[in-house]
Amino acid sequence: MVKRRSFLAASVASAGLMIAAPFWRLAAQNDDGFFDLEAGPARASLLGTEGPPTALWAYGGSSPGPVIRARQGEPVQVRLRNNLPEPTSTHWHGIRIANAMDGVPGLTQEVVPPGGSFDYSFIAPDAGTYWYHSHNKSWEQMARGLYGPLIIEEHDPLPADREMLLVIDDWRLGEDGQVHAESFGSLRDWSHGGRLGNWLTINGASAPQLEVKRGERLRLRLINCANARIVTLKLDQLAPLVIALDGQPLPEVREIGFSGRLTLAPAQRADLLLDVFLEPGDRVQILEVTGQEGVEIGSFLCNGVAADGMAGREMPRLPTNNLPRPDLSDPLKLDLVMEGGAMGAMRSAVFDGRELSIRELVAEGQVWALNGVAGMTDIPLARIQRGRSVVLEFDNQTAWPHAMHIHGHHFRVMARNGQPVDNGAWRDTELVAANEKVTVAFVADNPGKWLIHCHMLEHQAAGMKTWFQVTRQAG
Ligand SMILES: [Cu+2]
Repeated sequence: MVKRRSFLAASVASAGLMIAAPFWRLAAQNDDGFFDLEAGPARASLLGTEGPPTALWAYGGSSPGPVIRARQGEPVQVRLRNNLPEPTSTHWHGIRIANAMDGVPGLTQEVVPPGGSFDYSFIAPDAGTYWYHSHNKSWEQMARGLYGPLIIEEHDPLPADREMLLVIDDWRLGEDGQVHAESFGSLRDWSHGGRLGNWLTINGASAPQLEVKRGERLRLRLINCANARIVTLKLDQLAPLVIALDGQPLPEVREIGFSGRLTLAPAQRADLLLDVFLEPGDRVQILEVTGQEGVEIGSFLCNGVAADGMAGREMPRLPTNNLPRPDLSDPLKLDLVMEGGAMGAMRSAVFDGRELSIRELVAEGQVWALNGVAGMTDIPLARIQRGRSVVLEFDNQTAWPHAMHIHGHHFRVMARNGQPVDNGAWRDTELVAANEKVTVAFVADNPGKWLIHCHMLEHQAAGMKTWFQVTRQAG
């Protein structure tokens, strides 16, 4: 394994090398209007100049995969072609999508076999920063690189000089610089914090130097694509404003301040507005500060002055998407008790219809449960009439944080440990700390079968998932 020390040394060594972020490729579009998205083996220079290329699984030959961009409300058509040695599927994370296009094998579609293809065709109702990723054996397929950005453009673009994508991943590489395959399925990872890596990248590059100009106004789109790492960034000396979370604009822009930190759990996104007031020649680190010591994962280098840049002008406001507000007067109340994992108190749970002891569960690779059930069931957690408002409490009785994701819907966080916190943000993935209760609310307005699961992918695989069904009758 690459040790943390060598990771640090490599980061420092590469900091002066002017490693540019890879050029962003837009997905190629066929004559029939479909974006072509091939999932298959690829190679990438994750280690930069520090080591050999790394063999990956990737969309369109690179990780992150090509950018898919579409206009809000217009059709998105993508032809997934599977050139992998195993079945796959693609999920469009955060899109309030038609159920048949959600990409969940066994729930919304069959897996796409090697050599097979699947046509995804959907309307993206909300503008914002989204992403696509494998949803079959995602704990392995995503760790090997199968994800990419999905950008839905506002009808009127936000006034900014440039847009910059920062797609963050946390790879676990062996001493040979290759994806550490021996630890796939490690029960230790599955029962603890998930597969944490030892090599952080931005846009598939090690410590990239992102070039900016004084006077520019930048829109940054950040996506945490890691399997399990909660990333906390310190954007030193930059003072960006948070304008959207999980794709959805905030009602009020939020300062993170000059020493402020921004936490992104796995699958979460943030849109930031950054006015560059650096002097030419200034270099500012992007630090990941979850550990005791900050680690530089990239930097901004000011390499000139923008003529007529927008920095300092009046702050623009993103138009809000049209999400239905939950009616809290008589909602359907659902509780989701989260149990299991290392240092947990779970003694047994139902798996495949049978009550199993913790020892038997471990033998099945199932160590987490929701409401006493590990993994999927034939019967949903709830059948909900379309249009019904739902108040759902995540009750985390484990010793670990979990990034809980609801498919097909965005929700408001109403309370933490019973204390009201609604700040107007809409999320599709929310971090629930150890022993915390988080209450969320949403309108179940999207018919179909939808997953709720932890986006620490090892937790999902080891039992922390369930589903609900929204029936077609109006509520
Ligand atoms: Cu989890």
